Parts: sequence; C-alpha cells; structure tokens
Amino acid sequence: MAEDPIDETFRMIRDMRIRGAGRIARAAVKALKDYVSTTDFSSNQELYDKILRAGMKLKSARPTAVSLPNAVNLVLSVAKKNRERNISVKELKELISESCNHFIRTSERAIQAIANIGSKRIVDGDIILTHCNSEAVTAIFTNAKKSGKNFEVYVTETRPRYQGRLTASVLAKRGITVYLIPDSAARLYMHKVDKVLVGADAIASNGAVVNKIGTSQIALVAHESRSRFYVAAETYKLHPTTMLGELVEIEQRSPFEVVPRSWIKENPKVQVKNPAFDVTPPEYIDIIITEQGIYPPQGIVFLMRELYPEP
Ligand code: RUB
Repeated sequence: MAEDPIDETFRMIRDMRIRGAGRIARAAVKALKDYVSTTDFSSNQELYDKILRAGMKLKSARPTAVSLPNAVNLVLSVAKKNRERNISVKELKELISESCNHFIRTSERAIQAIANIGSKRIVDGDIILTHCNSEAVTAIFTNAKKSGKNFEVYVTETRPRYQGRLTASVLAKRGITVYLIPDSAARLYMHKVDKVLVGADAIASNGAVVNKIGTSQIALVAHESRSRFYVAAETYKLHPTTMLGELVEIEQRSPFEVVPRSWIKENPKVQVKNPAFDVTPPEYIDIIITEQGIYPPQGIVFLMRELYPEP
C-alpha cells in the first residue's frame, strides 16, 4: 500500500531528505494536495478537521523555516473559509487543490523574479561568498552567469551536513568558478570577497535574518572587512508573528550529525550541541532581495505589514 503523503513528506522533511526553506514549503503543500485528492471525506467539516490535523503534523516537521507554516496556513485558510459555504466536498477539494497549485506556481515565479533582480547586483569581476545551499541564491548566480557576467564564488562547506558541497557542485556544473572552503576559513578569504550572498529560513520584523548556522559569524566578518552582505528570500519567509514580539525557534538537531555514535560513547561527559540555524542582526545586512524588490532590513516590516495584516 502506498504511504500516506502526509507521513511520507513529514519524514522526508524531518530527516532532511527534502531541505531548504522553499523546497520544504512546496513539498508540504504538494502533500496536502495529494492527501486531499486521494482521501474520501463524508462532509466539508470532516475534510477541514482532517486537513487541519495533516497541516499541524507537517508544520511540526522542522521548527525554524517559517516558509513551512506560512505555506500550510495559506492552504488551511482556504479550507477554513470555504467549509461552511454551500458547496460539495468535490468543489471544496478543487478549491484546495487550486490554492496548492497557486502557491507552488507563485513560489517558483518568486525564485525567478529574485534571480532577475538579484543578478543585476552582481558585476563583472565580483568575488562572492555564500554559505549553505539556497535555491534563491543559486538562481541568482545562474542568471548572472547566463547574462554573461564573470565572477567567482567561495562556498563554505557548511558543517555538519555539508550543504555547501551541493552548492559548489551545482555552480561548477553551470560554468561558474567555485572554491569550496572550510567554514572556519571564511575570515581568511573575506578580504578578497566583494559580496556575501545567502538565503533565509525566516526574516523577523526588525530585519534580522535566520539562516544556516554560521551565517551570523560570516556576517560579522563581512562587516569587519567592509564586504557587502546580501540576503535573497521569497516573501513567504517573512515571519509574521515576530511583529507581535515572538521569537523564531532555533532547531536543535541530533549530536550524531556532529560526531559519530562511537565517539559519544567514548566521551560520555561531553555534551554535543548542534543548532541548525542562527540569527544575523539587521546591522550586518545591507539588503534583502525579494520577488517584490530590494529592501533594506529596516524596511522589511512595511512589506510584512502589507502581506500579513493579521499575523
Ligand atoms: C537550508 C538553509 C538555506 C535556506 C534558504 O538549511 O539554511 O540557506 O533554507 O534556502 P537546511 P532556499 O539545509 O537545514 O534546510 O533559498 O532554498 O529556500
């Protein structure tokens, strides 16, 4: 029997077989769409109750990337708004399916728009450093390369999961000159770097950016060396409840991603910490590139108020 799409996607996101803030949002929405279309519901209320539960489960897969709850909540709001209307279960299913398709299309277009806007900020001869693996960032580099610009990219390994290897491999295949460096070498090379470009998992209302662990250290070093620091993020990475003073939860992952089990057995008194993300304060960020244009971090709250009037 085929696995339930919600359980399957939940596990794939939790275990990072699907990863990156944009991808997990689209995967969750696709799972909701598949779940609704393959399940029988006796009433609209039953559909709503069940999709709400499915949505809660998906949202709990990873806590930091706000793209996940933002995307799921969008679909749930369509189910909520329409469940008491005088429409059939089939019609409600269609509305939900259309909202899922709409999110996926919008998300893909957003990345393309960011690629167009962001690639204009790259100039011939630029040396750029990136951290982790971001679709938005890769799309900017790809677009810049396609438009004939010559630039080089330093990619940090991004321990402990080495997402930097993914980025380096993709960029090299696209004909970009790439240097893969240990995370700890960021300061050594920063004097060469004109710009740092990273993605985001969540952006708070004060313009602080939550991204892969190590991002804030790189921002600090960029600040010291007067290199520009750019963030590329779709607007569904804006974190609405930070407008109400809530904090973004930082995911703590298994110590076994940092050291092997055998090492922990041999060193039972050592406590291994593995935070997956950190927070870069707005003072260290020059611009945030979104599909709606470029914002200084201090201006992001205005966009957030417009897009999320009821956080
Ligand atoms: C991925 C990460 C990426 C952002 C943005 O972390 O921090 O920089 O998610 O990516 P993880 P994108 O590997 O732990 O998911 O631009 O692809 O949404």
